[in-house]
Amino acid sequence: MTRKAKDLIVILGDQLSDNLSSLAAAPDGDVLMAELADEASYVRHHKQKIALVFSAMRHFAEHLRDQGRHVTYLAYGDNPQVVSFSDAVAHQLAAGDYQRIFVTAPGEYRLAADFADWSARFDMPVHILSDTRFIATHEEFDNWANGKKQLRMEFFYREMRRKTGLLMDGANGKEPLGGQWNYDADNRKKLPKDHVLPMRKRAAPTAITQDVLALVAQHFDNHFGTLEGFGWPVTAAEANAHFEDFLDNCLPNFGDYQDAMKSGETFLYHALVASSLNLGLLDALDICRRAEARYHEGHAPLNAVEGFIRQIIGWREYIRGIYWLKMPDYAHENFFAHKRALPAFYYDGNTDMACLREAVIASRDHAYAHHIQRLMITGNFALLAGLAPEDVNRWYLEVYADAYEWVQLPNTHGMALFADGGVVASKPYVASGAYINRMSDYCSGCQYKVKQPTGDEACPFNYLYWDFMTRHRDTLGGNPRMGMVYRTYDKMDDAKKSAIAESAEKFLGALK
Ligand code: DLZ
Ligand code: SF4
Repeated sequence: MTRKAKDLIVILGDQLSDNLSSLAAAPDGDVLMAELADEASYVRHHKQKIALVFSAMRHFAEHLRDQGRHVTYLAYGDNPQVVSFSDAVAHQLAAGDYQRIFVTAPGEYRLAADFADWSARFDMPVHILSDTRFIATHEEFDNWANGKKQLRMEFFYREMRRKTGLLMDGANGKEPLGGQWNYDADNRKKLPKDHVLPMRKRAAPTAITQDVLALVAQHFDNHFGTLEGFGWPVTAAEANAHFEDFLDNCLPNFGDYQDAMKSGETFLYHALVASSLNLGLLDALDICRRAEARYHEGHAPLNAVEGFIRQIIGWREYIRGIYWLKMPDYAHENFFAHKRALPAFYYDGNTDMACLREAVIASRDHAYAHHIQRLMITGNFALLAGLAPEDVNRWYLEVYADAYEWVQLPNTHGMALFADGGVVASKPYVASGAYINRMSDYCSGCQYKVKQPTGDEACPFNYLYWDFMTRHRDTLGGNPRMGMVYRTYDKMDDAKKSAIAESAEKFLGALK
């Protein structure tokens, strides 16, 4: 009697969801998961990021076995010749009798390109299924983008509100709740001086996590970051418990203080859901519905709930759409032709600029920094100082536990660096020290003087801001949103203009 050939389901490290399309398509299929040298080192990921992915993968494999699935799990180092997904599949096909391969479409272009010839390579049908964990399909995004001069998040976000019905009102559910689509203007408060922040839930390492932490310490010691503070959720149950804690203790203040920064405080009122969402431990629509319920129960204000939901069904979905619409060329864009190498302090935090030091140290200790630290501190500096987008991209992809190229690249290239020339943003997101001083307490503990425009003691953001504007007048001068900026510059006297140029030249010349 011949044994019936089976289906093989390949599950990637960021596909750890019960409702995965590949699992649904092959209910009796065997599962293959693999800790791979290629994935762990195609950039030098933060140690906590590797630990998080490996631990969450191991827990998910156990979970699938508990449900009766047959799972082959290749642990890191067990099969040194298996370094890529293709190697892992070849290894598994040699070990069993398989008829078809199922895989949910990978999140990254480089893997999609690699998987595209699997059918020919392995000589069997390969079903690459859409990733249904996202709210918008690629087709929906492409239809929305088609023929539009500008692809602004705000308008896509409104489509997603209509599609999901989240925070909708009116006779046909067609109007935004509260009469406004976006309450961002209410979400820019500085933290009051003596404000007491809630303690955040951090996961105690499970036995599986402890094994993985030891493995990462042994094999990835030369990667950025510490392992000591590891507290990321590694299972869906943990991620949901952490999210419930956020809803109870943080959501009501999340909106007001969304853009605030405070020395020594990494998490503030942020949801900390990105690492779990991007692994598949949380479901995007589910967490939005749970946040929405808190508004209807009178537990959280609209500006907080709308701000949260916008990040998930607006920004996250929009960014993914841009990635797949624009790749592969998007990765190489460099609108300003910036080429300065990343200064060493992005890795060692060794700088007198307190704001940058805080952001790098948070990144080192937690593989996390919140969106304003990423956009307006490390990103702002990278753009003003003319750092090479390729280096900056690699850094963001390496250092954050939640970073995968599909989400990191358009955020860095589009939002932080304007390297795409205005696909994502209508103007560069840059600011002088005044903005950082308004939103944080960093400047009072900094060696530089935030109110001083030029000279050795002046906050570097001040003169770098104006120097950036003058260097790029030919490309930015025609942008109507920049008119005010150039009018202000033109009113400065010549002595001030030369002091800006001199301070910037001296600072950038010494940057290593
Ligand atoms: C990020 C990552 C890492 C560090 N390691 C693995 C791994 O060993 N095995 C695996 O299946 N996936 C890993 N991942 C996640 C993949 O790189 C991820 O699936 C792609 O980045 C696609 O978004
Ligand atoms: Fe940052 Fe300038 Fe403030 Fe120092 S003074 S913390 S460099 S913004």
